[in-house]
Amino acid sequence: MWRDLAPIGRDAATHGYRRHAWTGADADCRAWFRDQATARGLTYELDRNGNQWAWLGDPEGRDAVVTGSHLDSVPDGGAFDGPLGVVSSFAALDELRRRGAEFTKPLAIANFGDEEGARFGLACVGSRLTSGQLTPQQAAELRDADGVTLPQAMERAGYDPSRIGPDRDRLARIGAFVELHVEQGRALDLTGHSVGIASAIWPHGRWRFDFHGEANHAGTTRLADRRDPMLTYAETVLAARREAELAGAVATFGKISVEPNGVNAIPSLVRGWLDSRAADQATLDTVVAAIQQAAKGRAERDGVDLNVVRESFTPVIEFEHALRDELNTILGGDLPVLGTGAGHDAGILSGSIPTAMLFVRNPTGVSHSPAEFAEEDDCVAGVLALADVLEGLACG
Ligand code: HGY
Ligand code: MN
Ligand code: MN
Repeated sequence: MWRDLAPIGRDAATHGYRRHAWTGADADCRAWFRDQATARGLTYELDRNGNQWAWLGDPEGRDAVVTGSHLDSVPDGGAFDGPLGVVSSFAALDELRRRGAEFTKPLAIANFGDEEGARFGLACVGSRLTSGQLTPQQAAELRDADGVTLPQAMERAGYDPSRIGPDRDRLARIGAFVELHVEQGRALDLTGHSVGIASAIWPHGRWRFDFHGEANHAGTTRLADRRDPMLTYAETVLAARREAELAGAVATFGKISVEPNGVNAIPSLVRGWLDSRAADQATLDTVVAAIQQAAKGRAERDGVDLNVVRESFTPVIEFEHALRDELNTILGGDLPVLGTGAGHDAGILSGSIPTAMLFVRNPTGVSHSPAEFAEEDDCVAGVLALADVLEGLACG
């Protein structure tokens, strides 16, 4: 399975992945998912929001146990973030069939669409639409860099965007969702465990900073006469690092767009996207406010107009304790329980259904990079742990 999926959307030069929502690479990943489902005799389903489901047992049954993750990636992302959870779900089902497990509840493997928000800027679109945290009206306002809206992209990919919307009946039939994911950090590596259990997800969000300056000639405009938004942007990036360090939080400007983006032209507009996360809401609010304040102060000095828009936000997620502890009991009771700064569909859905996460050791902690890696032994340990959990939840 891993080898079949690996070439899809991989950049020949960087070996990073570009599996962005509703593109050709996404369509190929989805075809792979459907093939894996039908090859196992599972009932394949595409829901109104473009999420994929592979059912063992009655899709309309109650108290279903669901596992899975996402197949889309960040720009030049790694091979494991998302796909490890989906491949491990199919492998765990194969293992349970080898064990002759008797399922007493419906089981489903899911691929949630557009988890990374790489194309439209909002994380976890498929699970947010399903849980009603993103309305069809809001989805229609999401645009990619070429101005294509989410519904237009869905339609061009052959999906009927008029169907998108909350799927409460589907969620009401689910008793538990367990997502296996490569750890995006080194906590497990430091504890010497292959597998861990998630406790919480930090509150995190994405803010777009628009710095409006004045286009002019790079060679003939006196420094004193400039309204250069790149200066304001640069000071804001440095302020973000300062404020995050002071608060024990994280802040990243990883994406920028410059207009007109000419070597010999002072920019008219610089757009910078801030990703900031902290262990609690108050700290996150303090950090983002301080960064905005620093940007405002510098903008005044530079004669630049500043506009800030919050594009994506996820409040702190505390995974349900009962399910978290049930997983630990099933797995022997001594697994590390760790928080994370990374967002996941299991976090988004935790407001609607009981959810839990298993993390698989990432020896370098690197993620959102072609260098993302996990040892095969640890991945197999993850599959066996997921099989034990699914057996404990759906076969007893
Ligand atoms: O950004 C995140 O935390 C996740 O990878 N979508
Ligand atoms: Mn990710
Ligand atoms: Mn992920």
